[in-house]
Amino acid sequence: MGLLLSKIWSLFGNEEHKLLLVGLDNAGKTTILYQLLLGETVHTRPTIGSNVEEFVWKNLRFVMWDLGGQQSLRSAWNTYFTNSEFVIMVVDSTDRQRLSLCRDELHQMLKHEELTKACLLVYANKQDVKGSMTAAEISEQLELTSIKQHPWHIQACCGLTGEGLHLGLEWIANSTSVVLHLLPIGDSYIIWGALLVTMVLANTWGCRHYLRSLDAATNSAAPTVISAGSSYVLSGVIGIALFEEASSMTWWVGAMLIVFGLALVAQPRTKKKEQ
Ligand SMILES: Nc1nc2c(ncn2[C@@H]2O[C@H](COP(=O)(O)OP(=O)(O)OP(=O)(O)O)[C@@H](O)[C@H]2O)c(=O)[nH]1
Ligand SMILES: [Mg+2]
Repeated sequence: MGLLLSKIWSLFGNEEHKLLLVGLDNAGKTTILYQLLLGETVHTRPTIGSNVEEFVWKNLRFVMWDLGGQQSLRSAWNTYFTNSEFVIMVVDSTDRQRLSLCRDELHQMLKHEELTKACLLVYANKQDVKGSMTAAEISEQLELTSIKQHPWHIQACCGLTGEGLHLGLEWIANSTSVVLHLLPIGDSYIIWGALLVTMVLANTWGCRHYLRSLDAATNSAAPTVISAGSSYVLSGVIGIALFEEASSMTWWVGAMLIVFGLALVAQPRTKKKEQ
């Protein structure tokens, strides 16, 4: 129930997703933060402590913490871990020498108990520099395939131009629903189903006396069916708008079943034999 309520709450855009931008100094974290926020390149200085910014993307509200990556600051990263849903590790793809350090920091960090449910996105940054390592190379060096407890994804990008950054966010957006949808069918279906049932009940049971008299007058269940059908169409439109479900197979199967059911109900009634 709490999950359901939190999902409903999230539909109104109030749920925040906490993201942590980590990585060694000079990796490009602050550049990426402001590229995502402003869509432009800003002049940065080494971050002492952290920067935090909030932005909305595809109806999702992100609070992004950009943590300073200098060695003396890394030991303080764990003070930011609470309630973090996503860790974004920014890697300088030109910095071959420190990639093993990067790997150690990453694996050490993911062991922390407050990050057990976190998803990991790795940005292979500075792809504009000639000779930079590819995402595949970095993935191998960071031993990402050995990470079994956390969903992870690596994305090649360029913080200066913004190229690739939104593809990473896309993965995050898809992962938020994985985090929230604990049931196989996803709780959006439960909310949607509840909405549909409520609307159909309100439209049919709530207006039953009126609809029955209309049914009797037309000698069919058409008025009731039209009433229930309009509820379905309306809840369908809401479902499409909120959950973008029209693209899923389940939605169309559900729609066909309901239309089929309604068509059966709408059969003309045969009068009972008079005794
Ligand atoms: N060529 C290139 N340079 C980049 C890119 N992204 C960031 N930089 C440069 O890398 C340098 C460091 O960037 P920052 O964003 O300050 O790095 P940081 O990870 O925040 O560093 P700390 O705050 O010290 O942890 C800056 O000179 C950026 O202009 C990129 O995609 N390509
Ligand atoms: Mg910085």
